[in-house]
Amino acid sequence: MNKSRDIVVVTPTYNEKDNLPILAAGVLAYPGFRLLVVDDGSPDGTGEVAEELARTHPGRVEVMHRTGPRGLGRSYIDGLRRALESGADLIFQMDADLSHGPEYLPRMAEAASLHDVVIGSRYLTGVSVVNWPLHRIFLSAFANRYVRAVTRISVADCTSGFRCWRREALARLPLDRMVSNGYAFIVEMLFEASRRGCRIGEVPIIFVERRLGQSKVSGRVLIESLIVPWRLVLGKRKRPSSNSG
Ligand SMILES: Nc1nc2c(ncn2[C@@H]2O[C@H](COP(=O)(O)OP(=O)(O)OP(=O)(O)O)[C@@H](O)[C@H]2O)c(=O)[nH]1
Ligand SMILES: [Mg+2]
Repeated sequence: MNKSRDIVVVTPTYNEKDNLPILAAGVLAYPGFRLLVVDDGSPDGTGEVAEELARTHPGRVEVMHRTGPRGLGRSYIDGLRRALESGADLIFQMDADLSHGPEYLPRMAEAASLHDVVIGSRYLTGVSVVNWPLHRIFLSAFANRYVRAVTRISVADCTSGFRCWRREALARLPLDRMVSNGYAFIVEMLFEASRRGCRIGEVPIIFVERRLGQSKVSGRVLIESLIVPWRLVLGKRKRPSSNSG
């Protein structure tokens, strides 16, 4: 099915040393899939774990070691650019903490035959999450509704970080002019894709809360997530000075 296509999964990591080898095994089980790890100088040694994976799987695992201010948005910009340069036909965005199951990769890649971007969606059939406490479900559902109401992006799950892009669609996004550094970057990408007329599809996934390692969601990135949708619709393009993500 994917034999003729070069597919790369871009995974940003910060302190995911125990999750990364499990994720890599899941991704590499599918022929034609490569893994690009974008590590932000993780203090727990995730960068070295990624290097070891690259040694064990030459040509299928690549590692970028970022220095300077860390952030999910920044890491994605670097990783997605690298994925485009590498000539990949399909480019995935995927968390390293095993919340996004590798078993959905083939289905999402298949759906990209008909869509420019395919979202691994938690909200197509009710709320499909496992092991989330009630307050997380409410927070996520609220965030999703808030973003949809402000930006008018008409997809069920516009805050999911599990996505598959056709290279032409991704290459059209203004990655050098994005305003967000943290999780809001995920929303901003979809906003830019939507206003460029990209065909957006969704595939249902069951999101599983991380079992190993810690969440990096901070108050600062949550506040950015509240403000960014308004910046997008009001057309303000200046990048904020905030450094963390
Ligand atoms: N490179 C890089 N990766 C990051 C950074 N912050 C988070 N990540 C990665 O982004 C992915 C999502 O981060 P999580 O901490 O799981 O955030 P989340 O999924 O929103 O939160 P939880 O539901 O609590 O897990 C994981 O693979 C993290 O390792 C960062 O500053 N730099
Ligand atoms: Mg997570």
